[in-house]
Amino acid sequence: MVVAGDVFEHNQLAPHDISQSLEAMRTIGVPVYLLPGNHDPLDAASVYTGALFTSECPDNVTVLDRPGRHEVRPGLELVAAPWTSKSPTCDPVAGVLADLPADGTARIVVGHGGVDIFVPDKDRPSLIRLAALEAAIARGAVHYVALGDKHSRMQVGSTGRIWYSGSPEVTNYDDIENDSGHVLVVDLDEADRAHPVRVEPRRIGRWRFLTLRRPVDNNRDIADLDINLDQLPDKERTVVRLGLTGSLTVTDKAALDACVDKYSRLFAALWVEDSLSDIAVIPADGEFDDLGIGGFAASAVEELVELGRSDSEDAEDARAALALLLRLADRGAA
Ligand SMILES: [Mn+2]
Repeated sequence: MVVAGDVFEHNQLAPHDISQSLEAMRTIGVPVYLLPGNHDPLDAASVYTGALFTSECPDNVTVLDRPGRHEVRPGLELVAAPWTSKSPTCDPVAGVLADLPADGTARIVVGHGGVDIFVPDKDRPSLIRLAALEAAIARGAVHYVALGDKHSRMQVGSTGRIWYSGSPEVTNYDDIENDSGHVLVVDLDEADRAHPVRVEPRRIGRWRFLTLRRPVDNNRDIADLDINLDQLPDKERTVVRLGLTGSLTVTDKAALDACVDKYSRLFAALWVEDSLSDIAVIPADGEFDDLGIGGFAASAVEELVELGRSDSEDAEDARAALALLLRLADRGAA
């Protein structure tokens, strides 16, 4: 198992984080190779050289703590490009590619950082130059490149041999990172001298961050939203941000509020995101006719309806008062 950098969020960790991480790696029983990235660089304060880490590091865990070739076994090498500070002054990967022979050894480069083709600022010194990686692959010296840093899972270039696995757990909304929460299972054919690879994602993340955008103009839309939310699995590990737009009667808005209230308790978190939402509440004709009230109370309701439909600065308060009235009359609950 290769972790291509940022194993840890930073170098200053609580002792139980270090011990529990090492224990988790020890118990999986396969060789684990850890690359220092920009969050956990091999600087003077490195977690990897601390007394606790070095004394508890199990036999199956190897820190790729020097740039260049690390033999896994005869015929198979990792080529590491560890970060030694938070701001490298040159492409950390290019240096380790320079002298690699095309000698039939299956070779996996383990690197960390942004690749130049994805960023407008090509002068950033820490950028990994794709052309150098592709040249090493083309001359048969490198057969796979495991990259870390991006939280999205993605292939880089067109060789099929350069990938970001993305973060193993989901860390943000689905419109910000793509296909996070995976590992890549890379099957490298050691028998074939060209060492072809097959790359397969496997989902291991347990969390989801969703953005649901829905029109809400009537009680059907609210019922649909309710069904959509009801059908989402693993609610206790799902965060939902709702973007709702439309115009609703006071009755329907009260039903929507009840729906949102119910699911905000069932999900890890769920709320109507103001910046994505625009809901107008407009009292409808006859909406308050069957409340079973008359006289002074009925004319107060009429007054509130008029006010709720107006552009007055009190309109929103009037609509809230009507919604409360419906809720007290037990008409607005979903
Ligand atoms: Mn990083």
